[in-house]
Amino acid sequence: MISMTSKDFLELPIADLIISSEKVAHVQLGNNAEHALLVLTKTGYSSIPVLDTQYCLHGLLSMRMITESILGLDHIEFEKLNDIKVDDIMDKKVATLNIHDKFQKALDLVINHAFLCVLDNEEKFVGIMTRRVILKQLKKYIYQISY
Ligand code: 2BA
Repeated sequence: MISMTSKDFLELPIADLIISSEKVAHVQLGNNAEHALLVLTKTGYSSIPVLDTQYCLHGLLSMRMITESILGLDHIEFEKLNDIKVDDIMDKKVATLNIHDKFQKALDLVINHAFLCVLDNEEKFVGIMTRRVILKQLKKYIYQISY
């Protein structure tokens, strides 16, 4: 086996490690909170991207954001779900990578984010890079230099 230096490892392109957009559960801008709640519940993911019809990334949506938006003073106001738009409750600050970025940038960002949204040069959403995939790569590299 050809062993890799840590510099080679950190400079690996991320493109091959991405979960492509068609496999990523997402909600669309304009969807209501009830629909988003269904998607989050059915997929089991705690947070997913918010995209528009052109696959431009606008934010991230989590179960907590939905719950907070319907929290009344003494009860949860489920009847509000239909009227709340994901646009108004999503987090617009999203950690992103460019498809041409190297592994090191992903490693730096994934410390604070469970997944990173990946954009192409036209700023279109092309997929995500998850903490799981990054840790698997790191494990492979550590085993390779250890034995
Ligand atoms: P979480 O939903 O909090 O998931 C945390 C970890 O639990 C995931 O880590 C994965 O190992 C496992 N997990 C959760 N739901 C799963 C499912 N339906 N099928 C298989 N494994 C599941 P990662 O794989 O590193 O993902 C990190 C985060 O990336 C997830 O956090 C989720 O917010 C997002 N994510 C991952 N794959 C996604 C996809 N296909 N579509 C949308 N979001 C995704």
